Amino acid sequence: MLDFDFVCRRTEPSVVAMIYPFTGDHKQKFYWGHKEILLPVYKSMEDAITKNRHADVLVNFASLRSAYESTIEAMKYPQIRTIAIIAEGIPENMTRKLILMAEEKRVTIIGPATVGGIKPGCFKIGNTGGMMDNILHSKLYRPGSVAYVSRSGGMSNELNNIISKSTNGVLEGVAIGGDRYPGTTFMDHLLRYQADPEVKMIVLLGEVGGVEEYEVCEALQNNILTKPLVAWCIGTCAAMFTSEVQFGHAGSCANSDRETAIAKNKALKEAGAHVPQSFDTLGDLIQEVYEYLVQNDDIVPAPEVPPPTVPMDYSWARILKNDLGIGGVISLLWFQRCLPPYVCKFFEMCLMVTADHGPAVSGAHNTIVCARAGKDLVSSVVSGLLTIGDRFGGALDGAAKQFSEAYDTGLIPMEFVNTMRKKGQLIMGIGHRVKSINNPDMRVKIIKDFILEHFPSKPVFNYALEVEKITTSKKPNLILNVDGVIAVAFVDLLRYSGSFTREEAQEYIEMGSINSLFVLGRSIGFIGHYMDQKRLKQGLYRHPWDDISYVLPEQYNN
Ligand code: Q5B
Repeated sequence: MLDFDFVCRRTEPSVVAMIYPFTGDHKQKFYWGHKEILLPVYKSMEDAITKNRHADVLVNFASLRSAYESTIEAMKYPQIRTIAIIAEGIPENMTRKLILMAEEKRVTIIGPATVGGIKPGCFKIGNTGGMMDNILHSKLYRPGSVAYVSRSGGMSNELNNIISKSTNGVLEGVAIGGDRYPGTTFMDHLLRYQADPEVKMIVLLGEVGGVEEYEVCEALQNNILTKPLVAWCIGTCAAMFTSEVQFGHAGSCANSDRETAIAKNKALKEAGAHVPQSFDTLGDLIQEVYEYLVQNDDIVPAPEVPPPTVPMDYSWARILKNDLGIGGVISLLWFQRCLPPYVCKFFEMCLMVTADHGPAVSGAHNTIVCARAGKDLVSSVVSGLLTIGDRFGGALDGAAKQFSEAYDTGLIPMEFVNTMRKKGQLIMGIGHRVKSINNPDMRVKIIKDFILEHFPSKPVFNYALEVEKITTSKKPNLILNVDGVIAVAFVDLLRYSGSFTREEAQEYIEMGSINSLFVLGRSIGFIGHYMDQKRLKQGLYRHPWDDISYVLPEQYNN
């Protein structure tokens, strides 16, 4: 919606606030053309409405289960004049109650089963009109002279396309929805179009089922609708079936001859509408009527002005332009934001150093055994990934929690080590089977050097180094291992890179997201081991007995 607003040259976004009842009040960041803006998100509808007194339209994206209640709630506020409901499957009795209440309160309801409507240069409801490429293709960024109303949201997009090709474009379009009882009717919109001097011609796309089109016929015959109207009812193919056909919409089934598309097309033609031979020639007929109006000077096409450029996806453009690589991709896909270059570089470095640590570690071993048992790539890699846990490669989450908690509660490093020992708990991120202060892990050194050089603030990392001094003084292999160093740096970047709030940082620590870098990095290595085994045509693996601790129950020992 915001991209659409921007490309229409609106000076301000049409969306002033959002309501999301499941979290507290907060702000969410969006792109507004080339800038970033914050939109408020309110937990309660009352706050959203009372704090935004000029908002008079509510686009209700609630599910079919909650759309009824939230629409009723919205109707309590007289400032809301229009409610577009985007929910398919609301029970018909509830829809009818909503319609009744809306009539009493003089609120316009669009939907419920619709994608909504669009007014180029002004406003679009939700995802009407599709993505930006479609908006540009159908020139929906500036007003034309043709207004349309259809039942189907999908077909309204087709109308945008047809109208943009055959005329100077759409002035306004509404899809009233496929329900048997839509919130607004064809006539509601046709009367608005009739009254709007900017509307020079009207397109109506009806469909099989219902008798609403006959009201249009009456309005044509009684000169209530006088503007040129091109009309077509889809679903004429229903006549080719031997039994009655229920099309995709709840309302699109003819319950009598009068409700068939063929009968309604005939009636519309007789009433004075321009009705094509078939849907295929709808565009040609629209063009014919349009050209007649241009010849008559009823429509004077305006010169085309190209729309302002909206980056199709600004974040991706930035990632590619600044060459932020796979680290940039991670920042967008995992954290939904552009993180600073040093963070992207850090991610990449972690992926590189964790990619492999030889064939003997648990995960690589499993992948190899699996590949040699004749399994495929995915099974073999998954079998390796499933070994990732506290002891092997999956200690990052635990380390992030333990070190950050200890640091936050003000425990000095010695107290932390002693407390953990008293509790009989291992410190996650400390210790290694083969690496030690005498045989340092070069991966850890590379990461430490990077953190020291590039991280603006690193208190949890510094704290972990102090802990390492104590643990290695007890046993030389109790180093801050590769899991540990990545984990504490991760906490520091979440907290101090300036890209996350403190609450967001804590949420990432608690949700178990920190193991991600090891999981992704080591997947690269496991794929390598799988290929290695296949290239070497290795046969079925059998583990040497002498390396297995296996004690048979006593009765089998003789
Ligand atoms: N002790 C890693 O154990 C290992 C202690 C400790 C306090 C500790 C162990 C551990 C925490 C989990 C962790 C990630 C199992 C490791 C990785 C990726 C990898 C792997 C690769 C790759 C090693 C001997 C004595 C005992 C213990 C004490 C040990 N750890 N005390 N905190 N954390 N760490 N995992 O050598 O008095 O003798 O009874 O679980 O961070 O997985 O390359 O192989 O890239 O693939 O078998 O680098 O440290 O030692 O368990 O026999 O313990 O040290 O209480 O004391 P070990 P253990 P005591 S990185």
